[in-house]
Amino acid sequence: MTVGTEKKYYITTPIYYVNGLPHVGSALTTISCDVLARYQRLLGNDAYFLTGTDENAPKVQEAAAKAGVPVLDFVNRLAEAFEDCWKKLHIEPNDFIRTTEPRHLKVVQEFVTRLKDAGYVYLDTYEGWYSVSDETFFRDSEVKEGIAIETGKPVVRVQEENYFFKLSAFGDRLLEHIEANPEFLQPEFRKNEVIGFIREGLRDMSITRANKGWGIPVPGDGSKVIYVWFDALINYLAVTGWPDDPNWESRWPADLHFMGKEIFVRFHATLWPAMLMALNLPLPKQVYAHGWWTVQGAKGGKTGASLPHPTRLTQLISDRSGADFDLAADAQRYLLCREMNFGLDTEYSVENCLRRYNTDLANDLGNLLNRTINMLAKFCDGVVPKADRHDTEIVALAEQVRTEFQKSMKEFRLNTALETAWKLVGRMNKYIDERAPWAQAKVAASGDATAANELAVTLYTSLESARVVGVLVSPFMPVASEAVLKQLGISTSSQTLRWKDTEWGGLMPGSRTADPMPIFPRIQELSVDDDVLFALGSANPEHVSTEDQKEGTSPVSDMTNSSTLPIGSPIPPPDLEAKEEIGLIGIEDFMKVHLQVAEILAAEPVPNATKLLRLIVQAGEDDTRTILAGIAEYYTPEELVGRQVVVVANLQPRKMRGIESQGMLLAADLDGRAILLKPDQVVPVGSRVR
Ligand code: ME8
Repeated sequence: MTVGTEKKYYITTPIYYVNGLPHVGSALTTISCDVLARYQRLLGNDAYFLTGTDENAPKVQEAAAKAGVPVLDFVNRLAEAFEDCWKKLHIEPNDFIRTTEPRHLKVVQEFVTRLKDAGYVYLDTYEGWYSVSDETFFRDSEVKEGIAIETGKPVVRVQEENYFFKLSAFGDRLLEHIEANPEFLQPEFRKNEVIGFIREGLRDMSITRANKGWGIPVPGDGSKVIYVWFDALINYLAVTGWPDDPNWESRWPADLHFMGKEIFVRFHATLWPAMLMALNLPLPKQVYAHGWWTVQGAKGGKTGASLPHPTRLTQLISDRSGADFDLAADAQRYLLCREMNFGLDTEYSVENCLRRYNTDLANDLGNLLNRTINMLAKFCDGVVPKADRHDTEIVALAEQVRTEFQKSMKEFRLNTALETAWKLVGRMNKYIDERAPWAQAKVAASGDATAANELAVTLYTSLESARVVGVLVSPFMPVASEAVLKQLGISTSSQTLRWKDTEWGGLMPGSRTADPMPIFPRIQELSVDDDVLFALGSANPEHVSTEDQKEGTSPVSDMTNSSTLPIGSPIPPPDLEAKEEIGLIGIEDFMKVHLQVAEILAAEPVPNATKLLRLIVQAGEDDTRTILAGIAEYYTPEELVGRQVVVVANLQPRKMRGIESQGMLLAADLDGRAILLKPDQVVPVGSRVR
């Protein structure tokens, strides 16, 4: 290897579909990777961090069409929205790849050509199930009543002549690799899912779709485009400059692919390694899957539509606490990493985050820093004292915290790493109470040298602990870390900090601290009602900025999301008295209401809601949506599935119980009872009702 081309620690996030705005799910993954990259730099390693956007998917094309925006404009705006959001959260990738870029297209086509040349790609007819929402092919056994069992999303039957990748040839080699590399798949318990999936038998996989004007054309056959997952995975290699850049191996193989659990087994732990094996390319060293944020009332899953938009939440934290936006952004980084139980699913709650902001940041960390600096100003004129000893108990604790912190970071348990750092914070707050420096100061003031020394021990130990914590949290809160250190009198950029700076004794006696100022002021108002939650929502069209609205990222433009319901009164009974006041409307007004025939594909009760059913309806060939309907008292889910109904298709989406509804069913009102309307003979779904 030549100088300057040493292997970098290369870490990646998934590339996100640009059919919706970022939310605290995609933010969690991206912040985690940014934290891990910064942590590697803290360790003195050269980290290379990649994120980006997945733009060639049919569902992206659909979203653009629904938003009425040319697809290229649409993806440009959304990619920008992602980049902008990450920037505001202090996420600093080394590269941001968009799969519509020529550099990506070139590498994907080269990759596929080489696979063909190597005999791993052949032409055949694919017949089976495809879910646009998941952008995934499913086997017959994986589908029940038009729904993919694994994801709950509707599937459509497709029959196409396609190119296939000989995935079946790699089962044994994959199992051998997994066995020989115990660190490869993480966390450990997910490895077993992968082994089970491979042992069931891998089948060759269709890797193209008919060209409908969007996607990367198959080299030499423009009638087809490359299946979006096949294209997307190659992004990780594309940024390295493979195959022409002589330095591509300074990045490849990736050290860590980091993602949510739903794209782990099939795609990152099976398909991608097999694709690489087929070209004799080295496999990524580690692939890690974290669990999902779930939202109360929603049944797990990729609940992006009901999760807050990350920077709207930052703004809320900033507004309610008075902290600078930049510090609130760091708080949010901390809160997401601390709240998530990495590996497992974790319930997401804005209120829990606000509460933790107060306990961990405003109280625990804030107290340690403020109390200590205030006392230093009062008792020692703000000059760090020199004691004749270190407090061995605290030095040992700090050492233990460093070791445990490193272990947690190595295992990607970011929440535990922070919890560990807060052991030192918690102990120090007690330590100060126990040692009562105010009392020590009184005795010292009477000329008692022993008391003066003990006061120096207390203050130095407290300040130095705050410094150690300030350095430890620098990957998580780069701006706040600098602010903490600055108050301790240390002017530094968090990027120049190194692991040795976490060793005890870095604070110089004789140095001066700055004026104490709360970095994270307390939040007074912790409650979060439905209106606030609605306003924070990533899929909330009413409260997005004008810029966002232009991006067409409301659920209206993302009908494939499992969102739903204008509920509240999903089927409003006709109000006869009000009719007079409303007056007559012209035909052009009536025609503004888009009524369509739809078929109910699935129905289930909404947890903790006695009146609501969550319906998945097919309202057109490529139009699947979720509708919450207040009909649970009148219809059982079983009697609804397969039934045709009439839906209001262009109703502004609304959120209820954390779910968004994208339409409303029509029903007659019989003494308050809802009687669903249906056409008097079966008609194609999507037929307009006028
Ligand atoms: O799957 N909780 O993109 P995507 C936690 N384009 N994390 C969540 C989450 C939740 N509720 N919802 C989403 C794709 N995420 C493909 C990837 S990679 C070659 C192609 C995060 O926009 C999590 O990291 O659907 C998940 O894996 C990712 O967003 C899915 O993003």
